[in-house]
Amino acid sequence: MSITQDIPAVGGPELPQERRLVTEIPGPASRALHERRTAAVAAGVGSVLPVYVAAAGGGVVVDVDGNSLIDLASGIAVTTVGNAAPEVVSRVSAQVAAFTHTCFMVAPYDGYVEVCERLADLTPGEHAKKAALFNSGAEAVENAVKVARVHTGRSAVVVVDHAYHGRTNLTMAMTAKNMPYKQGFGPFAGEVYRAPMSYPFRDGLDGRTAAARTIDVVDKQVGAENVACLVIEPVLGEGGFVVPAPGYLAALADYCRDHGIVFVADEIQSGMCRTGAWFACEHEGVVPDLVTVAKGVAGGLPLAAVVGRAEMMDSVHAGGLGGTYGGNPVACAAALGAIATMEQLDLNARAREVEALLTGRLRELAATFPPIGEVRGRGAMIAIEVVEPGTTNPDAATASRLSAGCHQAGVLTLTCGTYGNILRFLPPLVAPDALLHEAMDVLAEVASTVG
Ligand code: PLZ
Repeated sequence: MSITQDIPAVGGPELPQERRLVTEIPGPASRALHERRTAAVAAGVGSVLPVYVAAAGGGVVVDVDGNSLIDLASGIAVTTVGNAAPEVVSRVSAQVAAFTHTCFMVAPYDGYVEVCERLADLTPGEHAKKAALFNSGAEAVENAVKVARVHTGRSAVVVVDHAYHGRTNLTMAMTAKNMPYKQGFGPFAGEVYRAPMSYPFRDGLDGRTAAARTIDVVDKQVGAENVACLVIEPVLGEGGFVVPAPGYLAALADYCRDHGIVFVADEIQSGMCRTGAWFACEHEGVVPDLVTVAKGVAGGLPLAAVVGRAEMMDSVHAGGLGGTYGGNPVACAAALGAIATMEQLDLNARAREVEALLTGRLRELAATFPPIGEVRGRGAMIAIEVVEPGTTNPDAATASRLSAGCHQAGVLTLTCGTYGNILRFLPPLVAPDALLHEAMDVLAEVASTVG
């Protein structure tokens, strides 16, 4: 019997929710595809684990060799509702059959309007809000800066250490880490200033003190009156799943309000149920002026948004915001399906359950595996920071050995952090507990061979 008979053509939650290895990782079919890819795809485009995907759903990814891997990546925090989620599939199918594109700037349609309405409801704050839709997270960040600059008549953009905001020219300047995101790609956009970030594991500062340190840099090196916006991830994503000390974000938001600076929460990774709330700012009681949304919002289709105070969003002249594909009707249908799924399955509650499960298991592991310096995160955005035992010195080699060991055993994990020493866990929120426990069993087993 050929293995290919076991390879499903359809994904979604009906896929067997199991870890099943039938070949080495990657298997022969993936290796063959990888050879073709190497000849055809630019070398600058990487892949964490070159198993080529046949189908995915729930908490698993099935590859072209028939291996079923436990998904702790969600395509980098995108498939929050799971791959091929039924409500996404049905709405996308209906939309594709009706029409695929007219361009909202040419002839509009209701899906775009409804996505903007829903995002205005779901983002923090009771004030009047409006939204504009784009294709990628980076594009949303760029447009938030455009809105803030027009609204304030100022040009400076403040970002923090370890920030990640994208790979376009402006967002590269806003992103902190050089390799691989910036190396050789300059010159970068001007008027971007970097201030220190609250990083409790490394700086030991309470929120108020950490905020005072950030604000001091803005005051002394930029001048509040020159700042259009402060852009910050409420929980750092690529920068290491850093949760700032309590009160840090609120103190920055107060400072922004007092000085007419637009406070932009980049919730591209942390938003849409990922942390156990619609937006991570809610955990700190912070109401941003503008919120950038992407990733999880559309169940895997490319859609992004800037949502915020109506008077700020409306400060841009007619025609000043847009793009050919922004708010494409198929992506909007996917977003409405994803949001409906989040509500129907109460995925905020589920993210909190995942937090309890993962942090419980990881703290147990940390007790016997000294390289774990800290277990942290919110909801289903959980990480371990891997260090030389008893210090805060980053140990990227051990983190990547742990991650590689998980891959070999059929668990798809990702690393992150400025020092590459953080292992992060961001499963789809529809992954069953049994799979998450099995993934943690695998990690513990790998740790026992790595330590
Ligand atoms: N802001 C907070 O997390 C994307 C990038 C992976 P795009 N993060 C994953 C990589 O190596 O390219 C991200 C984010 C935050 C902005 C972005 C950018 O979103 O949709 O990738 O442009």
